Amino acid sequence: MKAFIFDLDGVLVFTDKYHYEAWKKLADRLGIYFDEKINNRLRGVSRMESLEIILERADRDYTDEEKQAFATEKNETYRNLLSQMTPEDVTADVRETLEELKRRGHKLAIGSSSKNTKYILERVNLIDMFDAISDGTNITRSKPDPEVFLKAAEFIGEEPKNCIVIEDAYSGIDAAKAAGMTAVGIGDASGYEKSDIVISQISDIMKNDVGNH
Ligand code: B16
Ligand code: MG
Repeated sequence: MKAFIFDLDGVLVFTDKYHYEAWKKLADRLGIYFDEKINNRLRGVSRMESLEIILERADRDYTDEEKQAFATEKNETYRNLLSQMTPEDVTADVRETLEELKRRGHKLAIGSSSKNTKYILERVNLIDMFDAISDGTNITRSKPDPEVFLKAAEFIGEEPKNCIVIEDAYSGIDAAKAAGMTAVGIGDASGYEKSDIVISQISDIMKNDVGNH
């Protein structure tokens, strides 16, 4: 029986729009150009690496202390936006699919780069759906490194080849492939040729019988 490892941001919840808003606020304050296209490069990438991508367009260098302060500032804006989230922010498609997979006996895990994973899952009342959570708090290298998914597999006691990863980020698809797992692309990653399977909504993982891949 296959296990499913879900990315969080951009797959189960649309916190990507809050990441964008929070980074945009910081970039505007610093006078740095930032748009949705640049934002796509931040998907699945850690907070500090995201900041480095934004600072590529800065016209001056910043010290490590300044960068730490920027990351903290962005996270405070982001956490404020997250605090408005409720269980209504999870679509019926996502909730019903997770429930059905559980009913069928599949193990479910989270594989997210975010250090805010548990807070988000609590806010939207999904925390009890998962057998394990692997996130930004238990990794040293972020996607496209496979660490976050390999840890998720270890936490649920499953071999990587029996794990199916659902991802919206190119970096996440690369991480899943590097982990030796099946990579299912949704959202932004549905246009990525390295995705083994492409879906347009979460419930398609049952329709397409992805579990037999
Ligand atoms: P945080 P995922 C990722 O989540 C986001 O896609 C990425 O944009 C963000 O920088 C990263 O989490 C770190 O998030 O600042 O909350 O620790 O897609 O891997 O679920
Ligand atoms: Mg994501």
